Amino acid sequence: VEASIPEPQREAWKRFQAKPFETKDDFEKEVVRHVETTLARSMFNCDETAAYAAASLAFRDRLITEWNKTQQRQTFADTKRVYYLSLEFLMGRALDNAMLNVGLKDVAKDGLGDLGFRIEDIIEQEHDAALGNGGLGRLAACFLDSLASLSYPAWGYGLRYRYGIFKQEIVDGYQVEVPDYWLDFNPWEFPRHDIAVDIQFYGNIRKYQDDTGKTVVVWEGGEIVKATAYDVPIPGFDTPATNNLRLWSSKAASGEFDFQKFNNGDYESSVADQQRAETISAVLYPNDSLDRGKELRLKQQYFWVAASLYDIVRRFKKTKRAWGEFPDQVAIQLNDTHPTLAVVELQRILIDLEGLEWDEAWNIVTKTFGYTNHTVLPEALEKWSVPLFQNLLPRHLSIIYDINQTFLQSVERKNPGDRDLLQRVSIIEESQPKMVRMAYLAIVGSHKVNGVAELHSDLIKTTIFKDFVNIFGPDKFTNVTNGITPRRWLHQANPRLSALIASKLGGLAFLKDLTLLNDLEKFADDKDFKKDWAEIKHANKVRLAKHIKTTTGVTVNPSALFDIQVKRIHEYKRQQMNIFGVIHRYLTIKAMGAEERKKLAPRVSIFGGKAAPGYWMAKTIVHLVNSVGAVVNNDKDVGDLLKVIFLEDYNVSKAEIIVPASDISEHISTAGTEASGTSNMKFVLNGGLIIGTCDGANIEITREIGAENIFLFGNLSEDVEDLRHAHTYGNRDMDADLAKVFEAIKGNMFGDANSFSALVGAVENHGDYYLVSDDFHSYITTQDMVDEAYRDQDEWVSKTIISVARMGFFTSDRCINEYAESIWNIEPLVPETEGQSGLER
Ligand code: GPU
Repeated sequence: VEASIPEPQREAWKRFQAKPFETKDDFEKEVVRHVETTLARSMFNCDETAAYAAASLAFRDRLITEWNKTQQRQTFADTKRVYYLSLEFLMGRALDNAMLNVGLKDVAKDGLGDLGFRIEDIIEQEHDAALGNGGLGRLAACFLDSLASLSYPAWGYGLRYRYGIFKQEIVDGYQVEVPDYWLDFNPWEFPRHDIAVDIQFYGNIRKYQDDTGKTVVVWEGGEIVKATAYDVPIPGFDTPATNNLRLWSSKAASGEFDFQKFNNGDYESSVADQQRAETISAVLYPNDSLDRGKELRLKQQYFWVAASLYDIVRRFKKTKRAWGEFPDQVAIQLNDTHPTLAVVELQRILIDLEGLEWDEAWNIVTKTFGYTNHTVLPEALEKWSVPLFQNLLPRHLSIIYDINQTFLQSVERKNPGDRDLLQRVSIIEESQPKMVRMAYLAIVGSHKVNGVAELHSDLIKTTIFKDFVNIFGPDKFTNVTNGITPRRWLHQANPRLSALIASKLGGLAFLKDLTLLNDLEKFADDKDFKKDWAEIKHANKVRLAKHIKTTTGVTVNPSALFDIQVKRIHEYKRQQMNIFGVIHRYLTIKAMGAEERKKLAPRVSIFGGKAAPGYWMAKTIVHLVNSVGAVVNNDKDVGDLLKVIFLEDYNVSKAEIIVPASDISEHISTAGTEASGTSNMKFVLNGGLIIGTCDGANIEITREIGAENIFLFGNLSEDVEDLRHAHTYGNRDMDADLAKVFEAIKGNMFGDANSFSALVGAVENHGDYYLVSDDFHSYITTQDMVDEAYRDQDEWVSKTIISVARMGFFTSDRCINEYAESIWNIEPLVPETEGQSGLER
């Protein structure tokens, strides 16, 4: 339907075009207007929630005005766009970010002050948008920020979950999951009821020959679910460019059928249909780096992918170009294998609906897609059972078989007679039942495959995807080391540090060119600067100490060394090794005399992170940390020397408080298991040092900041296999210190030992897959070196300044530029007024 206003009437539109506020007065006017109209309240009943709502609506109006202009500019320029498909977007809060990115936080602060509110209290009202599990989802959010800030024409596509990642409560030391219903008030989304797509599931395929003798395939029957778009504006920093995150929500396709049932007295089943449809976008699966293979998850994937592709194809068709030009207009990035069905769906659209020949269609498909892998852990690699697939998506399964056949034929041609190879690389695993290997499908369907840190990208080439490197050649496989947005993770989370840096570098330009931080290095020995630097770290620790006090009741000394490990709880991330190390420290303190104790550096060991609800070992780790805390924190003998804290419900907004407050943070995965890690980058950028293994991006962080500024320990990834082999087939002596830790646990020092026997047993009796015993000695001696280094505060502060100065590489802006150049082949579309907010201030 043509909805464009005819030329003669456009004058009026131009005259009354919405104008975003710029001044304090105009901001206040907008807030009052929203309170008094949109919210139907007044100054006599405006609490902080209402003030938050009104301030957000004022900024939202501003963002959407720029959003409109950005979309018009892109359509007019007719440029290529990138579409980032991700099942997770871990956005956190939007208001603070919006205020900073458009450069109006000071205006808002004064305006809210005039109206009777403190801006910090207002920001605190917002519920996190927690549509993700961990690093993968947060990476997608950082990428959206960078894409907008660099003015790339880009959209995110995801699911609008009614429930994000669960809230974690700790009850008697155990994790309890509480649903996160975050949508009761969300001013950041725009429902687009006019943008709706019918999505088909189940049914049958029928083949017939048309008049010309060509075989036509139709997918018939089954059920239809409606996808409705919800748009979230993504503002860039220091640019009017405002991109779109489109999230799909599911509803029953039509009310009519239900209505009939209702009239027939079959009310229950009419409601059941409705609910079944809505279930698709109801909840985020809470597993991190684990494939569960549940039908509803596959339904989510297809629902989201089909709606997104319909939308992308519709936009392309409006340009009236030939299909061959599709890859010149569209790049689609697959964030892990979750959206891999998009490969099959685009092929289906082109051959079944648009009538292209197979080869022509497939050529378009492979030029369009890029695939990012985020793990080598076998349990995380997605596989779907063929029978399940056959039932839910019969047409897609038949296309997958065709893709596989064509692929295997080409492999066979180049490697005649190598049956083993064909079996190894087949997209269909010949197991019972047969399984579709999604990573293989993603590789075959894309023109580029990338890992997320150098070591990881090397590992995928030499292990899980080795055969594919031989088949496609090494150029198809590349690396884009992860990064983080310095806007949220420095400027927003640590405003005082950002301001101090700006005062030395002559403005905030470093937030858009992070390599400018280099110039900080000359202040690494500047006495006054170091004093300010240290004072800010202390203030951030005081703030975290307050948070710890109010949430756990435990008093911690802000002058103690803060040692932090916050991330999803996972055996491969080895929080168990950390807590064993804490127990070792506790036993050491207990065995010391009073004089010896005086020489010790006080330490606060802080843990945080969610365990997947079905991951029993991870839950046991949470329980052990809390149980150790309960003993240690109440031991008068120990006092300030050691405190053990578990911070409940770790999420993005809590990370903004936690990250700036660390002295040392732990990134201690078994070498070769953590693809990259991104919190390692956040902590260093905020003036904390790290203790870590030679894994993921730790290696590149070391290269950038210098080996003298990081505490590395443990075995290397190339030795892991042999060590595991030795555990299974050799005799080994348990590390003596670790044995004492196990004795303490078994002696019920932290409550009933039976509760923790699986954790101890995994190391002692079950092969110690994650090499805790191999790395423990190196870990605790390196922790002693941390203590030693921390005693020399002067030197420590210099190290942190130098490290920050050398972190420029890890901005997600660098990642996005690399993807744009080597994978997407897109250019920024820079608005005329970009960079006019005066970053040199
Ligand atoms: N990652 Br697979 C997740 O957060 N969830 C997943 O399901 C998978 C990977 C993480 C990696 O573990 C982490 O090392 C990496 O930094 C991050 O993705 C972003 O690439």
